[in-house]
Amino acid sequence: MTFEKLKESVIKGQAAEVEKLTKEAIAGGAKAQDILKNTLIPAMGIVGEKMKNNEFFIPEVLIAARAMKSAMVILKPLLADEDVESEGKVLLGTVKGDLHDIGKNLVMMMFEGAGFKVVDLGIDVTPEKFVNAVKSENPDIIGMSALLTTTMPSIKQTIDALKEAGIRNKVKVMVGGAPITQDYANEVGADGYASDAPSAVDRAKQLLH
Ligand code: B1M
Repeated sequence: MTFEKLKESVIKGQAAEVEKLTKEAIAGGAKAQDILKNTLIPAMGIVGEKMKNNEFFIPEVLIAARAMKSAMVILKPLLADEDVESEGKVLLGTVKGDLHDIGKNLVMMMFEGAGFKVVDLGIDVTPEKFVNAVKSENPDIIGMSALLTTTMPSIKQTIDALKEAGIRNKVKVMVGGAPITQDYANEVGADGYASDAPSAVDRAKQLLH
């Protein structure tokens, strides 16, 4: 019952209620990974579907993601103790010269909501920074976001830098952002493209499984 209510509260973006119900579930003996798998992930899945169907728009998605985060703050330390296997590790960043991060942050929240571990490199991420982070973090996927036609070439530069460092084959490369298309992704040799945040999660799962 608490699980069903919790799921509904995440979808409705009721952060305070989510926090309260999460604490109650833990106090009642629920495992953090069960709360994550049976409520938060399906709830964010429904939010993603609603966004794809134009039933939810960016504000609703951000509010739901914020509600999910209020549960994640409680669950994260417990999940570390329970040693939960994540769906995969994703490094995300907005490319060099580009300061737009609203879309990238939405993508990040959807990945977290789907059970991925996410390392956020922030904005204006140089090819060198991506390369160093791949070496130190050993992710399954790197995701690059670009919102300006003038910063799109940074995607190719980053892929070239990964090749030069000899680590291109160690990670899947995903790209997105308003000016990016599947054709562009093919042209620069990315492994995956997605037009929105929920589709980015679907594509990542396809790439890893
Ligand atoms: Co800027 N800006 N901006 N801006 N800005 C655009 C992008 C622009 C289209 C506006 C316009 O002219 N109509 C235009 C780009 C034109 C072009 O290159 N084709 C533009 C410009 C020109 C500029 C400046 C150059 C303006 C200036 O200073 N003269 C400047 C550049 C600064 C810089 O980056 N170096 C600039 C600055 C800014 C602000 C700082 C003011 C602000 C950014 C604030 C922030 O992000 N923290 C801003 C904003 C807000 C916009 C608009 C209005 C909105 C962008 C946004 O957040 N969209 C935008 C116009 C517009 O799009 N209507 C515009 C909402 C967001 C959820 O969508 O980011 O597309 P989006 O993300 C989607 C998908 O693309 C996808 O999923 C997301 C969610 O579904 N996605 C991925 C994104 N990344 C992905 C990665 C993936 C997969 C999917 O895999 C890894």
